[in-house]
Amino acid sequence: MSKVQQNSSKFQQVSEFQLTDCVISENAISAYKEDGVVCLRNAFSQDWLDVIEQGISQALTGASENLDIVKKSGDYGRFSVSSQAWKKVGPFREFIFESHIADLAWPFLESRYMSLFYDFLLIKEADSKNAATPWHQDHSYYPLRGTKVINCWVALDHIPQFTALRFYRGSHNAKIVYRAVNFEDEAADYLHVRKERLEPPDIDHDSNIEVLSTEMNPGDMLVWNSYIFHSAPGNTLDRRRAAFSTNWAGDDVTFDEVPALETYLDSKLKTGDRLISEKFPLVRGAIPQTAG
Ligand SMILES: O=C(O)CCC(=O)C(=O)O
Repeated sequence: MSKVQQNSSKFQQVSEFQLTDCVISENAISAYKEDGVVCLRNAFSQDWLDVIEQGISQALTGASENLDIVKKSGDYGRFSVSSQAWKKVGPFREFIFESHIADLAWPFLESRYMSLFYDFLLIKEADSKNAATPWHQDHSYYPLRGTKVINCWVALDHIPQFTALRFYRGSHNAKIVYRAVNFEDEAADYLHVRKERLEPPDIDHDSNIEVLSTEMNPGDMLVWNSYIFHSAPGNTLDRRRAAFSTNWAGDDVTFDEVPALETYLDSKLKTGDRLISEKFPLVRGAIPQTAG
């Protein structure tokens, strides 16, 4: 795996690594730990992207546990997100369990075991320019304790930098979970808001914050920690801008019985349980026999 040349832009570049033989280098792990995000170039071939495409229509027509389709006023196109569809959508299952995605995710968690948390499909249709994603931490939506949760986000289309994700470099390191943001109306409270948490910082107006971003090609994959703040603009392209992500949990993660979206809940789990169940299957490693 070799480090790819950085190019210039108004943002700093996400550290990027060219994948060879699906091996994750020490440099990639170090960059992930320091910055909270890395980009793995050419992580998936067109054949695997085709498998994901086969799953998309099923996910958007009822197979998803949590499907949200938003059309912002002034936009022609819609913004759809679908999650936890893998149980019903065969091609998503095939990608998750038969591709090398788990092998790529696993080294970043540095864990004795890893479970699948959920899959997430995200499509910003042509002209969904107002469907911006506000700054948020994925972890603020999760009924989880622990820090070893990663998002492996595979680009399905070319994503130029002006419509690409942005990351607040290193913001995962403070290990503070801020208040969840309402994606549809930032001024309103999120459905399961936890008021005891701090409001997110004003990232756009803090010139001391380093923001990372990168253009992506189909098959490139971002890996980020669930505590990192990230955001994205709407889609001003005249075509779709889509991604499919899988989210994985490691061995310091336990379930917390607090209100959350159905996607993240499992009624069979109690506070303090490991995040391993039929819904969140063990995919790598083994559960230790002794406590902890
Ligand atoms: O691509 C986007 O607009 C946002 C993606 C994101 O925040 C996520 O997948 O968690």
